Amino acid sequence: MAGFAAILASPKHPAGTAHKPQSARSAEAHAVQAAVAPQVNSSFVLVPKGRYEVGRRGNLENPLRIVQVDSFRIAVYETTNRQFAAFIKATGYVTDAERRHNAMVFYPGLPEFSWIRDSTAYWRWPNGINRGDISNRMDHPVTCISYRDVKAYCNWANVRLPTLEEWEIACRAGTHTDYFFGSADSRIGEYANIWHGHDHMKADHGDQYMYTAPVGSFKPNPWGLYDMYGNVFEFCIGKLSPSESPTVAHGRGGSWWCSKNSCHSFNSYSIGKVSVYASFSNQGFRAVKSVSYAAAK
Ligand SMILES: [Ca+2]
Repeated sequence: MAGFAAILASPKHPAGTAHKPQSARSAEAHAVQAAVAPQVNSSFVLVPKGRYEVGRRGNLENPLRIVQVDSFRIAVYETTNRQFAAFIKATGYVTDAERRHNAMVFYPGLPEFSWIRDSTAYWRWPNGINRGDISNRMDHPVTCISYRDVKAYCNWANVRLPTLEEWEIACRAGTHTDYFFGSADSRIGEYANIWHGHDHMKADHGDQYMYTAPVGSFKPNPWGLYDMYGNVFEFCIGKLSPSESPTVAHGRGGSWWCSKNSCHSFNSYSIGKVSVYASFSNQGFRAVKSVSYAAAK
């Protein structure tokens, strides 16, 4: 195994905490009402300023709690190769994977959580030069980009990443269960491009897509956001603790690589970790715009 795949590793349900019934939630949590359904505006959804429940009871990384956030707009879709190509064309920016030759790629036949460092891979060749470029995948999410690369894109596009909490608020869309469609993952295939194979030794085309899928190929969440689960992990701003290393970034929502037997991060509460210098072919992002609620009305 080359490199690490911490982004893929996320704890499964902590013992005794799975599928906690609504009645077990705190009185404070009950007091928080689902926000008014956000307004869809172009390709962004407005999430109003307010108090929201995030986290999961018993989860050490992401405990159940109430948070206050200002209004923000979050992109309906993950950022695509087409959008990233426009950034590169306009700026001539060179990504970390091109400079460091450290992109991590996957192909069927690798043991669980094994990825391969491929010096030829970067966003235009997200699984290495032998597995095709993006010319017929311009509406797929951009991958093989580092946290630093994403920050550069955001500066150019006048957007930013969501915070860990904003991402979860948008993903939950007012729901309190582990999935925005319920307490169990039995319907995940309707909403997410994931890996349906038992392991990663053989190719999996169970939902048509072994790697990324065009954004918006599956059902959206209740607020009209697509691919919040699966397709690609989405970078977020924020730390799990003040002492966390500055070289750690976080991604959420799971990816095409994630299966029910491995990773299982395609839910509303898991938080993945990855080096800020790393570029994986299952790591992408979704844009956010800050906005005052008054201005957004
Ligand atoms: Ca798939």
